[in-house]
Amino acid sequence: MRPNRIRELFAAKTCATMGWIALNSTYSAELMGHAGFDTVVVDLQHGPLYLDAAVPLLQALSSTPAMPMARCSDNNFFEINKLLDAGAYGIICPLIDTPEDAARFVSACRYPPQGTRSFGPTRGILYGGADYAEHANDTILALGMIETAQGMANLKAICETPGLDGVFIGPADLSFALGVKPPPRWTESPLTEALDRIRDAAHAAGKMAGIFCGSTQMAIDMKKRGFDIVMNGMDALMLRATAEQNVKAVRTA
Ligand code: 3PY
Ligand code: MG
Repeated sequence: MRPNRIRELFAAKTCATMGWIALNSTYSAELMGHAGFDTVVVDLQHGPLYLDAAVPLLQALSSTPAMPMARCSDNNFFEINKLLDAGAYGIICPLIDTPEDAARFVSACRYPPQGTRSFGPTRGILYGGADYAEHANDTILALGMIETAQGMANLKAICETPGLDGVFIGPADLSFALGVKPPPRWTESPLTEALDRIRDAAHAAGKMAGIFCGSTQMAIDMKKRGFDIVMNGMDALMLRATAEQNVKAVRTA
């Protein structure tokens, strides 16, 4: 089975770069996939993408060097199974509040006896290889999002969930959970301390710590602070920011 790039990088103690797709365009997915990110995530939770749109985006990504991943819209067995079958090599699940949530999520990602995923990897087998059934459980990545007060309260138990590969921080929701409003002010209390706590809890359990970064500066800081995966390129945000810069440059010339 094709190796999982993010697992390889974690084993090599190297920070992985992650791109993020909100735009429903297979061409922009290809552009993202060829940009050099180690992995690119198709996001079904926020933005305009639904399951039907995710499949061609995963196909586009699988023609590039970037490993295709998806964020499911919810901890939903059916949707997680569909995304994995469509060739996602890893799933990020939002709003993991309890170790039970984490265990349910892991179960949807793993074939028996480790989990309850049902067999039918229609595209997964094309991307992963003919021995998919044999190695999928050890290859597919399952990352649970820590972004709520309950998730913080259950942090250690969530990180210790068997089969969970790591946690991924949603700093905007986490800001609300900590009583401050987004955009995430990661250099200020209480967010700074929470990010450190989550990273340390993941590492204490031998798991990955990833984080969604709204700016390149944040991503650089998070890499320096020992995060294993930094999301530092969302297609819609980059398009808008560059378009705005271009307009401003000419208007103010
Ligand atoms: C958050 O910041 O809460 C996220 O989920 C990022 O998409
Ligand atoms: Mg969130």
